[in-house]
Amino acid sequence: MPQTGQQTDQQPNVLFIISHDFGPRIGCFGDTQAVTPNIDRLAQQNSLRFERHFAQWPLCGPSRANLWTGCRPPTTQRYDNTSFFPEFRARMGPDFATLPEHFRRHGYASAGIWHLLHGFERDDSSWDEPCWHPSLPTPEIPDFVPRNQLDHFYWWVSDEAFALVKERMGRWQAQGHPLNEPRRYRGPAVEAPDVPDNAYVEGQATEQAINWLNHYDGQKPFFLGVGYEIGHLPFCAPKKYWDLYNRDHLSIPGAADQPPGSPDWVRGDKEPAQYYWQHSYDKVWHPTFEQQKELLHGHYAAMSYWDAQIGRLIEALEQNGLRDNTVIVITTDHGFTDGQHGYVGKHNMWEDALHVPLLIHLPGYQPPQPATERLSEHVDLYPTLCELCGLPVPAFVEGSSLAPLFDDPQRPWKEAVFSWRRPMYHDLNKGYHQARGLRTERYRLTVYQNEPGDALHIELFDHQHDPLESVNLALDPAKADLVANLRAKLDAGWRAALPQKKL
Ligand SMILES: [Ca+2]
Repeated sequence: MPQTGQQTDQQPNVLFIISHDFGPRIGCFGDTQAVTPNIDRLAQQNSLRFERHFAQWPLCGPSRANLWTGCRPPTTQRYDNTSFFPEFRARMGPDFATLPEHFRRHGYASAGIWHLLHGFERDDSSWDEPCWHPSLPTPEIPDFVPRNQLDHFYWWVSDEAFALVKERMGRWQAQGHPLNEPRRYRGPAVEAPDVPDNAYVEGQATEQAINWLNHYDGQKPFFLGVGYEIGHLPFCAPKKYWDLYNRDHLSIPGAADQPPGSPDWVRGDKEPAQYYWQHSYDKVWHPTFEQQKELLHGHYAAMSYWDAQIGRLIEALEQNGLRDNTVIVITTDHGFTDGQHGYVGKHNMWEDALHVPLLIHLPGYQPPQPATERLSEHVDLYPTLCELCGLPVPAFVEGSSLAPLFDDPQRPWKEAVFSWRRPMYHDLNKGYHQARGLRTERYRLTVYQNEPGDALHIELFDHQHDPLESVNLALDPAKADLVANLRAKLDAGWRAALPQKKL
């Protein structure tokens, strides 16, 4: 275990902060456009940044299943956002526990606030009290939204947004349709009202977490999970966070189109379409350059809004005298493609959909260097937090504790991390059954395969020379040996790529 420098008899608390759909668009992760002072400050204080941290699946529900169970997709078998935890518990038996539940079983107080497992998903065994969810409708939601669809409309707070909802809803009804497809009459893709943080559910979640910390009695160490929806479309944030950026000066990162030679189906659905136009996922839609810029601006505004919430949580730790004995984890469920490859969304297997930030703050920790470039992945968080807090790691966990990297961020580590994807029900063009991917420190290999397992298409990118993934080396016959070597690693799987023993 890393030396925290402030060992006490009490096990450390854990503040686990997660949001949606953000890659590492954060200053301390090297993003020169981002305004993220609170995360950047924490990164300079007893923290280690994981610069090559990846999700197992570029979608909310499956990725969160990996994170909270420590199990990989072939084990969780969660491929979409439908119900998961009751079925998984029944399959795994009584020894299974989610990460917060495992802490509960080992003497921790466990509390969950807002968007942790997925959306309004409940898993009451994980927490001492049921996870806090906002009560709907919020006062800002007008009464014309159908009651059974409120969870599609709480994102917006402005009159303008609800006027658009009403207009779209009226048009949909006038065409003879029943009001049973909320994706057809959603509000705008972005919103920038001049309101305080707590006008949104996200700020209210922060307030709830602060209240919890203010009333914490200190009898047990705690595991407090605070999950935000910030980062997920639509990009709604108070105006002051939009004003931190000049849209004209923002540059869209990455290659402008999909890799030459790849079929169109390597891109999944067009996620923002349902907010820009009154069709759902059933027509081809490509963002214009102006829409890409608007969405990128919105995503940065959302990131700064999230950063401000993190600042409020850290301040509450300090005011309650908890800062010196609390491990703080900051991460997201998966990444997002913000215009790279001419695509906006997460439904693909490219680097930006899978690359996520991970920052771990350990009280008193003196990092040999501020960041590690070694590979890590979401299933590693479960065993990492167990080791950092002195808990045993359950046998079902399929990740590796990252604790040794705190002592030596450059030590030999995993050869590869792994990811998967299956097309969503709303992908217009379902060209494959499953994609399996592998990322080494240098390469990303993805094999798109049919149901029997035959390869339909392969992508290979060399991140040392092509970080934008603009040239698919798998199409180059001269790279056949390299492709074969990496496919063999992919087929050998994660057990063959575990961290090397230190010499
Ligand atoms: Ca998500």
